[in-house]
Amino acid sequence: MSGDAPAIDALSRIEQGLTALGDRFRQSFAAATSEPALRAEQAKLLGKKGDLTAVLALLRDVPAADKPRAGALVNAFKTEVEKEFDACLRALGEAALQAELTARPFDLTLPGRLSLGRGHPHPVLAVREELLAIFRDLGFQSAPGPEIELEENNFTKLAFPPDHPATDMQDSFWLRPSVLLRTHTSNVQVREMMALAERVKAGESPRLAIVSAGAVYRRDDDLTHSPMFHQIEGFLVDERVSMAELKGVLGAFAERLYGPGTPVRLRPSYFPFVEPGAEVDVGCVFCNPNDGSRAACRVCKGTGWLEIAGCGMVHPDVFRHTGLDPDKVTGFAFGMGIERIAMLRYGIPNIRLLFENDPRFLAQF
Ligand code: 2U9
Repeated sequence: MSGDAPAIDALSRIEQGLTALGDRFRQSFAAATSEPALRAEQAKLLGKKGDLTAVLALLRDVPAADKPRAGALVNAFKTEVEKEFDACLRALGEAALQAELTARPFDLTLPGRLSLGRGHPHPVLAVREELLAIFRDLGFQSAPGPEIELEENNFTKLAFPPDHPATDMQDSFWLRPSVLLRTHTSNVQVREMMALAERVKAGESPRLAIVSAGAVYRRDDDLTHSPMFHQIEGFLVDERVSMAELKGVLGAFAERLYGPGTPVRLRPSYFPFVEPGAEVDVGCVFCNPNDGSRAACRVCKGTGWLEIAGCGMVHPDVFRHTGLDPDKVTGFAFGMGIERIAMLRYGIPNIRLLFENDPRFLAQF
């Protein structure tokens, strides 16, 4: 026995080294306040020039018999470091989330900095409401209906001949065979007539006065036509209705829309679902026959008349197709494009302006 202190064997030194490292890394991991700081601490411990490498250097001096035990200690240590690292990383993540959730970076109740000013209805919507209100006052009830419609309700029952150009693939938006985007709001009247036919069978009298307004779709695109536009249609069914009542309703409508004394004239025209059919003109509201402004009027082109609608007496075939007896019931119908009314009123030269939603345009109404 020499006088030296008993040499501590390499295995024990490794054990002591790992214990000391263990205490230190637990503290430094816990003290890291961000993910990069935590990773830096991990590198200090496990990196090539890290603290663990110094301890591992002692492995060389461990006798063969103790090597498995030394290896197991080192592996257990590494597993411990990994577990601790993951736990600290998770804790940092949760703390960051908590901080984000509890922080109040801005006051949601403060008024915005960008002043948008006060909004108002779109001109198409404003005109639609105005037209609906006039017809409601005249005794028409407003009825809703679908924009996706069967060919049957959009064309067939309205007495369109099967080869009518409007039914062409190129002229309408077909979703699949026999289903399309409605090309007019007349599908609503078709549905209302079929419902009426049921009520008539149950003993009610055949009487109906409705208006329908909404979007319709056609493959049209130029200055005055858009693939989507809005129509309003009126429709009245009763016993012994004549064109006199039709003209009376249109006259009352024109006076409400354009002022007392506004004249209305009907010009013969053709629509498959009415007979006879006519175009509806109102006296031009932009010029005057007495002050010389008429000849130069760009809106009516000097004619003194503005075309605003189409109309007619419901075709007997339409009554037949919807289950009503054309010998017992009669009716009139009319339709107009809402954009056309708005464009005439505000002098809008291009229908597309109504759908581009440019605030500089819309702010003018
Ligand atoms: C049924 C029977 C008849 C509605 C009518 C018109 C004439 C008409 C156009 C005006 C401009 C469409 O928006 S526009 O392109 N409409 O000219 N509409 S008669 O007649 C009907 C409706 C439904 C069952």
